Amino acid sequence: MSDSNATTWHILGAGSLGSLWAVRLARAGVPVRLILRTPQRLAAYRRAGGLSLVEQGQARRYSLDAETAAAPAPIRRLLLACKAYDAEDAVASLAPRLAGGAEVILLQNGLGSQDAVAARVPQARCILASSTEGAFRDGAWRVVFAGHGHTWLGDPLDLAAPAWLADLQRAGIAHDWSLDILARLWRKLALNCAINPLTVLYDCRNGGLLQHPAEVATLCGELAELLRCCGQPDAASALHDEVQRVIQATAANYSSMHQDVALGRRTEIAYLLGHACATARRHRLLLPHLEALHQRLLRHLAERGLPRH
Ligand code: NAD
Ligand code: KPL
Repeated sequence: MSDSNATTWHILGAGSLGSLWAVRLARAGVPVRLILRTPQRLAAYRRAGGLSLVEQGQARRYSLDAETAAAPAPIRRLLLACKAYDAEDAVASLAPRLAGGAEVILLQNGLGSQDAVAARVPQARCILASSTEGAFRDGAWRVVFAGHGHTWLGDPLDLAAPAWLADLQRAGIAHDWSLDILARLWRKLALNCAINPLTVLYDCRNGGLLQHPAEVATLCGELAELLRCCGQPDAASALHDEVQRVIQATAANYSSMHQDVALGRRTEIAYLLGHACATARRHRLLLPHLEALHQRLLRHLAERGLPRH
């Protein structure tokens, strides 16, 4: 049962993470409304009878309320659960509905999309998130909860933790309020830049990078230089050690970027390696190996007909 006085969580994007959050919040009695892309998608969702979440091999269907961006009701709390490249347009479509003082929680990986979103909705408080949870879609309106993880949330402009973290607690969403969320996002970006592009170019699992130790080490050196240059010394500290640990621990997995390319899906390159290289150029910092990696990856994507941004 949901508490009728509680603030509704509007969740844009019934994809992997959006569905995972929506189902867990709704199960905990928190009011949730999905925002779907078009009236056709809304009709298809209603025909399907809701969202299915697969946990430990068992699928269960949840009939959550849903609407499109064109619905009239004001939005006080929005979870933006789309890809980084869709975030700015998605929030722009909801800007007229966002009440003054509304909160927007941004689940996007990488960096760059968060600033673009914040500029579109100056009336709202934007809360940044970085998550190690894993989920994927294995059918229409069906999401598999693949890996338990943790989500860090924070607001670089206001360090006060919001009271609604209690909703996440009730929903069993493992989280912490971070006083330095930008450091977390930069660190994750650096890990992704050191691992994901090489797995695409060598067409290998993460463990395949154990065959390329010098290349990984050189990239980590340049990424650490970049992090220090943009005021993130904590995110730079022992980066190479952590990259090696992640490669070992996830040796059997394909990186998310490898999976995207293998499935012919658009990648988030512009918010990962693209953002790193653009930031280096802005600081007039020469990072030749990172730049060469970016150019190789852009060529690789273009050859496969995938967007370069
Ligand atoms: P996804 O592609 O599974 O889901 C995104 C959904 O957003 C799609 O259903 C898409 O149709 C929808 N969408 C896009 N624009 C929309 C709009 N204007 N209106 C309504 N719906 C819209 O993506 P995901 O895997 O959930 O990833 C979301 C973000 O979370 C990404 O930045 C990703 O890197 C990050 N992330 C994902 C995982 C994971 O395991 N899936 C883990 C950590 C971080
Ligand atoms: O986050 C990752 C990804 O695949 O996107 C890891 C496993 C850390 C590899 O960079």
